Amino acid sequence: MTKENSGRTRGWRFRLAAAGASAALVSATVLAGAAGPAATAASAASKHYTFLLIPGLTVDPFYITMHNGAAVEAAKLGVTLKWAGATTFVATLQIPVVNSELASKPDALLIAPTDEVALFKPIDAYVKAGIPVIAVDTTLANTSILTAAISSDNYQGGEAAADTIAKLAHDTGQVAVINVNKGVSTTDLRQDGFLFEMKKYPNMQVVATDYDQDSLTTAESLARSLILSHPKLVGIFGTNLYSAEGAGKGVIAAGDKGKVFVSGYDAEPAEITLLREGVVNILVVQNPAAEGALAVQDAYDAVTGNKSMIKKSVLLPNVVATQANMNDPSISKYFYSSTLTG
Ligand code: T6T
Repeated sequence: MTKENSGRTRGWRFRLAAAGASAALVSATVLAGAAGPAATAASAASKHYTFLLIPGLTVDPFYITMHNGAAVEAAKLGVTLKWAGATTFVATLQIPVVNSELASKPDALLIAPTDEVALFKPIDAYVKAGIPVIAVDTTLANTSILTAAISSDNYQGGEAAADTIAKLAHDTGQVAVINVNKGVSTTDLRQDGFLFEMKKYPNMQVVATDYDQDSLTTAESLARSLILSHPKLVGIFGTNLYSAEGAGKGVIAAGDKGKVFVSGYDAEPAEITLLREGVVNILVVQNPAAEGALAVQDAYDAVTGNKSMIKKSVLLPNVVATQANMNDPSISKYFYSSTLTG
């Protein structure tokens, strides 16, 4: 089946299923469609395309898993997928990569902007050069220049994190958030969802929202000092992979396993170990492979003149992993890989 046929006749739910994602997981949060002129199949087939994927950082299993999903889809479509980025999640290091890669003139840019404002100009340079841009995972504050934006339901993930801690702590006690940086669209929303949900528990107080700059060691020391300075602390929400792993390690170091509960995000191997050990009590797991595959499909539609197939904004649902369900293959198949493939 050609890409054009699969998209046109069955829609994006089918496209995700074809990309290896469970169709049952696809949420109905499709906000708008975009329209554009149709190109001839002949001209699309005759050109070889190169898509550039710039992740938030190249060494994070979340983005590695996204890459692997994108690479499978790119191979199906006969597209070359290029991968470039910084090794830390910070706009000052991502921007030079975005700026310098423009010279290679990719046919499309797939990018996780590390700051929703600071990346606007560097990304707009691609758009001004006629290169379609798909935001994948994180996005920009001003999405008008984007062909599409694909992410997870970040707000819902934050709510689920709050409910888990509240339940384990019998709706009583103090909680804190360890977040990444202000201005990151995904983790800001997760924190918002957590803070909103916590308001439903009158006997619980949020005593801190701290930032670790995506550093595992900073997250761990933040967790340790939160525990020291707040004896009534019953829970920490780590809003992403390094924040959650650091929170778990801080709880271990303080000897507070089972007293301070941890809601975490993502599913790289060290987090899975912490979940198995009962240090982390819930992981909100995303589907980065499907995000990457969908981004490649959108980019392909954009460059082959099938813009009407593209949904401008897509949110994929999360999977919640706990100690009780983590060995179930329907859950564990979403755990992330640390190995780049494809
Ligand atoms: O949680 C993911 C991603 O969704 C977020 O935008 C940044 O952090 C991660 O990459 C995990 O480290």
